Amino acid sequence: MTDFEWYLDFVDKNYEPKPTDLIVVFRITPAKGFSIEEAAGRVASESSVGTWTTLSVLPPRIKELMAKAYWFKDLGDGSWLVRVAYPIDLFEEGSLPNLASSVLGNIFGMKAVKGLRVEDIYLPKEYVQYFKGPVKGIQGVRESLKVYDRPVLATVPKPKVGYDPDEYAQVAYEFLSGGVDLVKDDENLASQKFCRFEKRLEKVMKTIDRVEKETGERKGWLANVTAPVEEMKRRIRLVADYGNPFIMVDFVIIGWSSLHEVRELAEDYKLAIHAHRAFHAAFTRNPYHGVSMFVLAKLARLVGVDHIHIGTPGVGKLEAKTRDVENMANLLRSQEYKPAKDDLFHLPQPWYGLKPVFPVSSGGLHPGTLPEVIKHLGVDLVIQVGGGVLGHPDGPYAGAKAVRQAIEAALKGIPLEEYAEQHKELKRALEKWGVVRPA
Ligand code: CAP
Ligand code: MG
Repeated sequence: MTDFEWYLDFVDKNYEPKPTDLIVVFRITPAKGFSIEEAAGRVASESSVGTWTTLSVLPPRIKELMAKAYWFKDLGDGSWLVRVAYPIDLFEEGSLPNLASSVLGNIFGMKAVKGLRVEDIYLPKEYVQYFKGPVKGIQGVRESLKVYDRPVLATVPKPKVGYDPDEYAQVAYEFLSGGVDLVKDDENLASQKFCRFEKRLEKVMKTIDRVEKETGERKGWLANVTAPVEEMKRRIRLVADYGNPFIMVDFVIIGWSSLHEVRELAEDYKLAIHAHRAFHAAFTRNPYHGVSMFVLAKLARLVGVDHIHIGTPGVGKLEAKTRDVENMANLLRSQEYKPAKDDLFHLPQPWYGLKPVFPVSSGGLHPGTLPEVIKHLGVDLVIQVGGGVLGHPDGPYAGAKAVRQAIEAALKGIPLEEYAEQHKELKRALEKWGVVRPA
């Protein structure tokens, strides 16, 4: 430290957080030559009111807005868990972009840290009260589909993109008729030349209408409206005009400001928001640097999505730790999230009445993996099976039936192989994939 620095003024190990403080749990790996206190002081300073040098003008009131690093835990691998308390007045009410600009902003680039990861953000009631949360929540989505006693099923008409609207609707007709509840656009399907949004909307809604009449089941379309903001708003209105109760956004790609906007429109049109998390792994995957998916899921519930992808419990094609996925499912569904006693990375989080959110498990799933998914994540879940339906040897209709049969077996506690003896579509799926865990 040099005499013009005041970073250690942002460290106070005797500080007792106020009930109104917002608290961030950071995983900090100090850079060479910096103590953890010097590194943490810089993080607390740069994310609240500080700068690199003492200032000739500093009204006393501003000292009230200083963040304080107050709790330190050495993890023994060069990194530390550090809790930083922020006076709530530091943040504009009801604006997630402002919170992100502070505690998810400059600090990741500071020379004083070799690694910096935001593991959790405790949101006090004084902050949460300015947000509305999900429009429909788990109960509202179940009412839209009339599906109450099992996971909700979605399928992406794979390959990810390329079908024209007629082909897309035909594939959707087959797996919706076979028992899938939702046809889901893939994250990179928007309004490309080969599948314009309006055309897909018209064809898919006609298909849903036909399947609902033929099966008596309610169906829906997770319509990916991800686009520049004004176009996104136009597409949301189009989906609402057709009476489809769902939209989908790649929420990390569109950003927090747009998500606020989408959520307002979803409330106006009584739509549920399916939040795909494409792009998250650019900064959630490294355990020493970036932001945890836990934080993204928490902030998405705060703003108000109804489904959000959280990964698979160790059985899918994308990297995820089972305990993390289970933690996120609890965070999304509970009224009061309580971390396990030995979990120092997360803080309790009451939700003050914000509706619960459907966790979505997806990525490399097929009938052989579904009992494991339900064992870890329960029934209040959206399960997306794309390749695992479209890749069934007897086609999408059989693929959908095989998924429903695997779910039935899991809920009845019957081993898949035994259930497959009386359910040929499941048998054929097991012949192709068994219980393989795709990588
Ligand atoms: C899955 C998926 C989803 C991933 C996203 C895909 O397809 O449609 O985008 O699940 O990952 O494009 O890979 P499959 P996550 O069912 O064919 O694997 O859910 O972890 O965010
Ligand atoms: Mg996808």
